[in-house]
Amino acid sequence: MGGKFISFEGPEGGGKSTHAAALAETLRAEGKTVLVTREPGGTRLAELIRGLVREELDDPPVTRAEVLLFLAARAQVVANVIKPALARGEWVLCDRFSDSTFAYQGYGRGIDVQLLKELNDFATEGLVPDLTILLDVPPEVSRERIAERQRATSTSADRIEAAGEAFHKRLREGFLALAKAEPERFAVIDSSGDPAEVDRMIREAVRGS
Ligand code: Z5A
Repeated sequence: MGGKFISFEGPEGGGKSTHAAALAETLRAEGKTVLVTREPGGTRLAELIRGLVREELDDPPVTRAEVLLFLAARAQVVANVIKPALARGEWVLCDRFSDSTFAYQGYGRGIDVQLLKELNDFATEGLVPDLTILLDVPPEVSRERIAERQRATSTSADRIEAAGEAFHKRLREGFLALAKAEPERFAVIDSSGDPAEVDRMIREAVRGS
C-alpha cells in the first residue's frame, strides 16, 4: 500500500518540527519508509529561498513577491522531492505546506485567499495533503517558546516572527478557519500541553485518516 502525504501546520513554536520527527520515528518503527521535509526548503533552491524570505533586507519583499517566493520554493520541492517520494510509495511528512501561505499571506497579510489557492494549485500541480495536522497554540505560548529558543540560541526574531500581535492573532484564526472549512482533511490538536500527549493525539489522527 502507498504512503500518505501529511503536512504539519500552525503558528510558530507550535511544535511542528518536534512532533513531525516523533511521528516519523513511530512510522519507521512500523517498517514504513518516511521522508521528512520542510517548507520553505527541502531542495537546494528552496533552502536558498528560505534564507531570502527570513533575512533582514534593506528592501524586504513586498507581499506579492513574498507569495511568489514561497510558491517557487513549493513548486521545486513538490516536483523534485514530494511527488517522487509518493510515487515510490513512501510516507511524506512536511513541516508547513500550502495552508501556511493561506494563513500567513492570506489571513495575515491580507491577500485574497481564493487567488492564493489558484496560484498555489499551479505551484503544486494540485497536490493536496491526505492529512493536515494543525498544531494549535495560543499566541502567548507561541511567543514564550520562541523567546525561549532565542535565549537558548542567542538569536533574535526574524522578519516574520517580528510581525505584530494583531498579525499573529489573524494567523491563528486563519488556520482555524481553514480547518473548519475542510474538517475531513484537518486534525486540530491543542499543542500547548504535554508533548507525549500531543504525540499520542497525532498518532491517533494518522490511524484514523
Ligand atoms: N511561511 C509563510 O509565511 N508562508 C508560507 O507559505 C510558508 C512559510 C511555507 C518558516 O519558518 C516561516 O515562513 C514561518 C512561516 C513562514 N514564519 N515564521 N516565523 P519556520 O518553519 O522555520 O518557522 P516556524 O514554523 O515558526 O518553526 P518553529 O518556530 O521552529 O516552530 P515549530 O517547528 O512549530 O516548533 P518546534 O521547533 O518543534 O518547537 C518549538 C519549541 O517548543 C521547542 O523548544 C520545543 O521543544 C518546544 N515544544 C514543542 N512542542 C511542545 C509541547 N507540546 N509542549 C512544550 N514544548 C513544546
